[in-house]
This record gives sequence, structure tokens and C-alpha cells, in this order.
Amino acid sequence: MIDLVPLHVQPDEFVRRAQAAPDDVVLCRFSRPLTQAEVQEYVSQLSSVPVAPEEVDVRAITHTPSVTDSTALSLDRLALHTDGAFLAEPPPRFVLSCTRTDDGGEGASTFVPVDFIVDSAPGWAVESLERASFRFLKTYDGDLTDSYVGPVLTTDHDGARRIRWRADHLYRPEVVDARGTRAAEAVAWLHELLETCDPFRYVLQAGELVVIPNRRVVHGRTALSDASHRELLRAWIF
Ligand SMILES: O=C(O)CCC(=O)C(=O)O
Ligand SMILES: [Fe+2]
Repeated sequence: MIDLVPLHVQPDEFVRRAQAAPDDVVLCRFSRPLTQAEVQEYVSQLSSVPVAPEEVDVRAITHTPSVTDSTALSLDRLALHTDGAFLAEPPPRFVLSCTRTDDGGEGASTFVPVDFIVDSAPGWAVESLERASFRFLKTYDGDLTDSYVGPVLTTDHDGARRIRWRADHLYRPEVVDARGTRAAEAVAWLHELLETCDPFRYVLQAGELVVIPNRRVVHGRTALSDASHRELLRAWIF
């Protein structure tokens, strides 16, 4: 299993420790599942742009048979990705708060750090993922208005790598401008790596909340068990 060490923090120190560790996966176990209002309050406190708690958008991620166009709301595994890959500025972090765990103990959260990806990649692949531009879609219905075109890998001012990624059985980022690199091969290489590697896995329990540095790790989940009642509340932190 790929190594990743979540920072385990206590509820009374959660906000302070999470603020001090923006690039870590931070895990906190509360005595009971947080309400939507409590998640909104924590996200408001962790935001770097001012946002009132009631303005924080919280989504419930749970098996919803009536929705057929969302893998997150199905029982299927969710391929490793970053959230908001179609946005010019994806959320730097987001929270997953577990209100109900999977009945069969399935639905592990999966994580792969970007540093593992870069360390595993041949030089031509890193160069392609940094230099070429790729299209990241919001929807698969052919509407490109809300898509983003840019590199997969960037490096920020302090030298830390950042990633943007979404690829699944329906779509892989389309090469818009290869800029002389082996861009299409690099997409295939990264997709294959993420499909075949052994991600860090953690099964969230009811009452646990995890803060994920969205550009420093890709995340997904393993398949849920049949008739799963697992529920997570998800909110992006800007
Ligand atoms: O179900 C999960 O564990 C993760 C869901 C997720 O990553 C998403 O909805 O973007
Ligand atoms: Fe996600």
C-alpha cells in the first residue's frame, strides 16, 4: 500500500492544527457525526477567503439509485481524481465528514500523493504533464463552457507539486496543445499508474472527518457494498 501518514488531531485542536497543516491529510474523530451546520461552521473557519457558514455548499454523497449520471452517488468505485478539476481555481482543500459508514465495511477512501506520482514517472511524462495543455470537463454532455484547459502538474512558489486530474471509464483529459511533448502518452501513462497502483486506503467511521489537500493528493474510493447506507458530507474549502 502506498504510504501516507494522516495527521490525527483531537476535536478541541482541530481547527488550529488543520490551519497549520494545509498540505496534510488531517483526520479528526468526533464523539458523534457532525451535522451539516457543524460542517459549514468548520469549513467557514478553515477558509482563507471570508465565507459565512450558511454560504458553504455541503453535498451529501450517498448511494442514490435515482441518479444515474454520477459515479459518486452510485455503488461503484470512484477513480482517483482531484475535485473541481474543471475550475480555473479548484478548491485547495475539502472535507469529507462521515455520517454513516458502509454496512459491509466497504467504501474505503483511497489516496495517492502527487509526490508518489512524480517519483514514479519517467522524465518525458513529467515534462508532458507540466508543459502540455489538457481539457478538463465539468460534464460529459458535449458542453465545453465549463471546462478548463491547462497542465496536469504545476509547481508552486515553494517548490511543491500540485495536480489536477480526472479520468475514468468515460473520459481522459484530451490533449489541446502538446507543445512538442508526448502528451497523449503521458495521459495514458498516468491513467494506467492510478488504475494499477495500490493506494493508501482508509475506511472513514461515523463521526470522522478528513480534510484533504486537493492539489497534493488524488483521492477516490473503493466500491460500496450492495444496498450501502454510507453517507459522507462533502464541502470544498476555498
Ligand atoms: O465517496 C467518496 O468517498 C468520495 C466522493 C468524492 O470524491 C466526490 O464526490 O468527489
Ligand atoms: Fe472527490
